[in-house]
Amino acid sequence: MSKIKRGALIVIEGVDRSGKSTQCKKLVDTLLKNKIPAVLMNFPDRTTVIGRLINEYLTNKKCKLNDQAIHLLFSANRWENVEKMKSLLNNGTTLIVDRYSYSGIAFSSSKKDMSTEWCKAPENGLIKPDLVFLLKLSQEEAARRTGFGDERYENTEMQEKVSNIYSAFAKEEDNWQVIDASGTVDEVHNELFATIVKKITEVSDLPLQQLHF
Ligand code: 2DT
Ligand code: MG
Repeated sequence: MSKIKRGALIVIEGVDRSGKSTQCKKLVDTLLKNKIPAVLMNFPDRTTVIGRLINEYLTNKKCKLNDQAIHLLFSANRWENVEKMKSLLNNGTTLIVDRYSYSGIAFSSSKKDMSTEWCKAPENGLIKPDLVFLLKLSQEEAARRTGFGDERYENTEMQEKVSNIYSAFAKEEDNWQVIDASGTVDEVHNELFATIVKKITEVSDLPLQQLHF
């Protein structure tokens, strides 16, 4: 009997309003329509006990968790999902993940006195994505997609810092691919989908890898 082929771990990163959530949902729909098993995940996963603490921090600016503690909670929120992710991947399901460790590092290390090295440490050992897409908007398009929400971090200063860190990841990491997200939803979708289908075939016989910063 032939061994079950594993699914691929695909992550989408990008600043607010770059279209991450829209693209993630659409990708899962199209994969399923093509009979490719796929599941949508997003971090933070606000449904768990840890996720509810994170949600409180993001939505209530009076919430007094310090920068180190909230960083570790975001990381713990990924660790608490590791077994579930491994089991889905090893059973042949491709995971489309809206934000992952890179958002954790980018947002926390944008803060004062939070070193990148310290922020990376708790992410080591999590499952390494097979592919990370960075959805990148042109400046004109970013300006056109106006309107921040009310959550913590939803401001220009933070988004710019984070955007620069994403660009650095795209240069340094071997699993990153930059996508021009200024096109229509369908244009961006078609490009992402074609790349993912290739990646699924490419990794199906390879073991899962671990993040190692
Ligand atoms: P959403 O708007 O995507 O729900 O994210 N964040 C996210 C961190 O600071 N650390 C992390 O590890 C992750 C996954 C980014 C809510 C905010 O949480 C930030 C925006
Ligand atoms: Mg948000």
